[in-house]
Amino acid sequence: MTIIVTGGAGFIGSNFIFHMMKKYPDYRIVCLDSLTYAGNLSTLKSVMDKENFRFVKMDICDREAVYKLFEEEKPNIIVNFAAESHVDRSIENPGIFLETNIMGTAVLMDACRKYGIDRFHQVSTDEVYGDLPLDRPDLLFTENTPIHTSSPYSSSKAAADLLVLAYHRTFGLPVSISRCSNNYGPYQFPEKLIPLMIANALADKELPVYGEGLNVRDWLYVEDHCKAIDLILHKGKVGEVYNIGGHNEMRNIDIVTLICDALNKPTSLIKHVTDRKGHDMRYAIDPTKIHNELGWLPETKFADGIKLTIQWYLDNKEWWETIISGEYQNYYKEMYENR
Ligand code: NAD
Ligand code: TDX
Repeated sequence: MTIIVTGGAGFIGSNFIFHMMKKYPDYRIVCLDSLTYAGNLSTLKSVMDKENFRFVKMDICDREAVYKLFEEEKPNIIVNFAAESHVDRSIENPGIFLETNIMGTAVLMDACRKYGIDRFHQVSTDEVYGDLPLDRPDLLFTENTPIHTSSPYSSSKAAADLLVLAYHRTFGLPVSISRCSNNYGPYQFPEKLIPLMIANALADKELPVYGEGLNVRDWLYVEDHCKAIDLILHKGKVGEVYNIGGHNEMRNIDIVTLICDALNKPTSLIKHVTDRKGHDMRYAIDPTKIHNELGWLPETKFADGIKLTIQWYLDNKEWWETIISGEYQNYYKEMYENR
């Protein structure tokens, strides 16, 4: 069994590689990643020298290179994590999101058609459903909720999802799609809410909460997401979409307050800043389908997962301090100075 994991030097892809290599030591894992600002080779150092692992620096949009890799590796399964994944960056520069998230997905699926494949799995997001109102806690996203996107990021992910389903219907490509809620855990790039707040709080810097901080996200520990994808690959039905989420809705302001408390930092560090354009109010996943069909349930409670995550950032300062000391400084200035 050979699996190509695209975007495996990023947050969720790397955690997925660790999960798969531990659980299936006889599988060959090939990580394809172009190492954008969000990809970090040092994340993969614990698996780099393993015989059944190969890292290839490659852009999923590079058709010729992707075809060559398929010819060489003859993969059974592709799991596509590679994406531009940050909503704020998509508001600043939508173009690269369209290229990577839509065109890159098309190139990978064309390779699958050309060389044959058992499964192409697309890692998608709950953001394709748009958002839910705060005053209707009874409403949740199901797999039948209409696609209704807000940001260039979510629109590009939705376009990719439609293309994946079209390749299934038109060409019979054996695909599956998972749409997961917000992940947190080790190796998340510090531009996303939880690691950014941990890093800033540790440096006694301001904690920039967009607007009033009342927006709600449905948080899932990354390992639970990886286990769900593993299940879908092995037991999920071809042509199906599976929502993944753990009924763990929290307001941004409560997350940031909790991080302050855990690190023994004052909440006076919190600074309410100008809101994100088009900011989605609330995401909430109904995971009934994956639970009923595949028996998946989240295993890590938020109270435990956030402790593990904070401890990981405390124990692995070198990993994220290297990131935030480089180009990230310019990004941070552009995004947050005078906001
Ligand atoms: P990330 O930004 O941490 O990692 C993305 C990885 O993709 C990086 O290693 C980057 O180098 C690589 N990449 C980007 N463009 C590429 C290209 N053109 N060719 C090859 N590699 C490329 O993202 P993440 O948070 O790990 O998200 C992974 C996937 O999961 C994405 O598809 C995202 O839409 C989806 N997702 C994320 C979350 C979340 O909470 N983070 C939730 C649901 C779904
Ligand atoms: O500095 C900040 N202040 C703040 O208030 C940042 C970075 C974020 N926020 C808010 C915006 C969101 O309401 O926190 C919430 C979470 O923000 P992000 O971490 O940027 O995540 P989000 O926009 O919800 O998208 C994430 O979940 C779905 C991932 O980045 C996507 O890839 C995934 O598809």
